[in-house]
Amino acid sequence: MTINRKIQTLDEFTIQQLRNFPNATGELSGLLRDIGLAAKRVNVEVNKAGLVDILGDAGSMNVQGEEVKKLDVYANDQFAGVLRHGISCAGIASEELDDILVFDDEISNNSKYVCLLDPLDGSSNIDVNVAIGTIFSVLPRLSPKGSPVNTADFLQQGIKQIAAGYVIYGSSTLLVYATRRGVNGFTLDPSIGEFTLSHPNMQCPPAGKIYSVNHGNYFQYQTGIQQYITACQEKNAATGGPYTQRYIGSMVSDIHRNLIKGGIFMYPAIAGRPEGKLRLLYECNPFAFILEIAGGKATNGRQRTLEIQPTSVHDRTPFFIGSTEMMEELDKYISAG
Ligand code: AHM
Repeated sequence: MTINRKIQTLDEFTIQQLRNFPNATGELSGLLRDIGLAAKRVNVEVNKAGLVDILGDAGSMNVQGEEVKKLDVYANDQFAGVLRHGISCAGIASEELDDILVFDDEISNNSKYVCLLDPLDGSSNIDVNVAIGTIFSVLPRLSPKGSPVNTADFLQQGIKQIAAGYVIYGSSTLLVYATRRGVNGFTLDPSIGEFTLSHPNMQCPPAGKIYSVNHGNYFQYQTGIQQYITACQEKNAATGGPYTQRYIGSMVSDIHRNLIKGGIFMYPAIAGRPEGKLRLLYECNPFAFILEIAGGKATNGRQRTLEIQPTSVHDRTPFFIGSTEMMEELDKYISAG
């Protein structure tokens, strides 16, 4: 068997990045390694979801009032477990938990970071074998070291993120993470059980031809957004329209595709839900950070997502994200609508 010396694992990559910063403590590398480990464990269960009795409702509702699937619970436990036992994370906020989870022990009280997670996003797709994902965000602690973290450590604007990323459990399993230095993607190589660098320095094309939105909600959207959607469907020499509509209903997959191919993803306000469906801290901020680092844009239709001040860990927000030129076009319709 020949060994491919060119492959670079997630651990090798993060350690190499660390070497560029002589004063770095390695805590972020450790945290990313922990997330990679939990993702591998979740991946194993996702892959056999159709085979074992882990599939199905856990019979409870999460704090958002949504049905919790067993795999959501499993994923939450895995991420919480590895982060609690690592040295880098002082506590987590998770879409699956009512309150923040503070790791109140001597090591964690001195850890630099807190982590915000959607352990298994798009879980309604599990039953039908559609790609689902994990989304994570890393913030620096605000409270002094030596003490347990508190809610204020988690209620920071997205611009404060140190890193953010996602894992797709799809036709292959991919972990993508961003720091201010760039966005890089790692595909899980099942033969060695390691995430290996497959998508270095990811860039979102400035223009694209894909728009992703739930058309079933069309009549609930504000006029400007309806008009933008109509424009996406029209022949337009300037924009290259008509665009192609693609909507999986699993934002990790939808935004990942648009990041690679160029496109726009929208989850606007709908009737009875002026803040939309998606969670600011677990879903929107991490993707906004990743896309901005990759050259794209993300807003709530009025304001840059990364500048929204959260008021609670479970805040929701309308969300528009994608290629810069498409986002600028959308802005014009929203302003005029
Ligand atoms: P979930 O938290 O129940 O998994 O829902 C989040 C998902 C996103 O991944 C996706 O973009 C969105 O819900 C789809 O919602 P809808 O079915 O309303 O279009």
